[in-house]
Amino acid sequence: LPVEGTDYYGRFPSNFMWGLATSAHQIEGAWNASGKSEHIWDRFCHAGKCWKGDTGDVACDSFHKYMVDVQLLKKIGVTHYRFSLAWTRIIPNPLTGEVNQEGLNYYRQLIDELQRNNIIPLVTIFHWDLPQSLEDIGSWANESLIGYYNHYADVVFKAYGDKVKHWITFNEPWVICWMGYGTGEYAPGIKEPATRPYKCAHTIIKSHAEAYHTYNDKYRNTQKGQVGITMNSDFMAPKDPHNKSHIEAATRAQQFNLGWFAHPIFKSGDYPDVMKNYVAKNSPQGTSRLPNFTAQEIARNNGSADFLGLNHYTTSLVEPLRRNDNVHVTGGYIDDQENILSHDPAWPGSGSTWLFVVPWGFRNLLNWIRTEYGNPQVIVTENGVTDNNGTVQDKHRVDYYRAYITEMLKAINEDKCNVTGYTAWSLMDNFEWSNGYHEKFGIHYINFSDPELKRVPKDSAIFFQKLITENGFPDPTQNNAAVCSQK
Ligand code: GBH
Repeated sequence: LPVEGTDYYGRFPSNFMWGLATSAHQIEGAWNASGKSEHIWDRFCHAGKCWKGDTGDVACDSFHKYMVDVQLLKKIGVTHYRFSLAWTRIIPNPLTGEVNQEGLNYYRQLIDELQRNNIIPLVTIFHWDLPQSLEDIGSWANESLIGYYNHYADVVFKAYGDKVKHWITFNEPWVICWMGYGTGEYAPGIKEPATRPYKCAHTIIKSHAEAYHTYNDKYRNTQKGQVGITMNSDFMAPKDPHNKSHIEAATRAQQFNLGWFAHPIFKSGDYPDVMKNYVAKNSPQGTSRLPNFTAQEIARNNGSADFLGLNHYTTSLVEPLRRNDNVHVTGGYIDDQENILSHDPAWPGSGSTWLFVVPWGFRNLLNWIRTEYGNPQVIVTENGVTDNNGTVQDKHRVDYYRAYITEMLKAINEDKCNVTGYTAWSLMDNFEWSNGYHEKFGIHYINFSDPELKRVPKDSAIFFQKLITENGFPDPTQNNAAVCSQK
């Protein structure tokens, strides 16, 4: 597709959802208040494994300041707010399944406050904060988590489904499984790249499908909402677009990343063939490390989502790995792909080592999803960029958003991609997991050493206000014409 430019104008569909996104552990604080139990991120950061000893104990203190947050959202003019529920507030002991009324009340108050301000909730049921008690029984390697998760989903559908019409079962299973159990960079810090990520993904896909069917069986007729799942994906571009083996490598990488979850849920009920083949051929004992779904599970997985939530930040270049390349091979999910990932040194960087500014990749990825999965409904549930200083004059963030959102507009208006909403990451600077408070994604600044944790709008907040009011980027020449003719 053609290279990007911001000299492209137009409006989004009139019912387009505009919002901002957060997640419970990254903003709430109050880590042990009102009956909340410990989760794997509490444990991980309390053990000193996050940036300079940072923890989410207080974060933005949204547990107490949620009304302030709603006013920020109102001021920006969003139609939607994406936030997540903390399992450990609602069901502190998943093994008994008992519901904690105080935890339930917190999100009820938030949802009511949003409604009073005409903001529609988009709710993530699980954004990484696994109850420690479930980690201790083997986490996602233990299939009894399917039942525990399904009970939790059932509780929240029942409690909030009168007002919540958009549910996201899981945020980024790829990150949960690969970074939590493969590289160990994220909680719980387990480094078993050969088998654990595959096992984790398998259980999460089945947990998602069960929750989707619970909604269908018990709530859909009366509540009339939608249930989707959010996946993260870079656009995987061939390093040399004229080289056939690079093109194949890029497709393989896209399938190993997005396809790992999207193929079972949006295409066939099962993993992509290329993934099955490559894991099998790299598995030593002749039996693949990629688990099998039964025929019944395939039927349950297939079509088990009303929309695809997409978190997109950046693009990678892909070329095939030849076995004699001088690359360190550890065995496991990355090596199974037989690829080398890189980035173009010309791409602008950010406050995160992995995040390069590549707007054209966004349009390409949306088109890849359109053709691969038959143009499903897509809600972009995260997109954004970092710095490490929190400057309120964040021109680089305004430029990033302007360029990426323009590519999304082209994907909708030119390519007919079925994108129905967009929630930017993030409402405010917050607890960026292992990177603590040092990587900042917010459109509001927070000084985390100031006990008041005041939210200060950045220039990007003003950008969003205008974008949402105008529902796109009106052609400045036509605008002038309209103003002239009014006079
Ligand atoms: C999302 O993760 C999360 O949903 C959100 O909570 C988070 O705050 C936000 O985005 C910003 O990170 O090159 O091996 O180091 C984004 C997921 C995180 C996936 C970084 C890729 C880099 C992998 N991405 N990760 S690596």
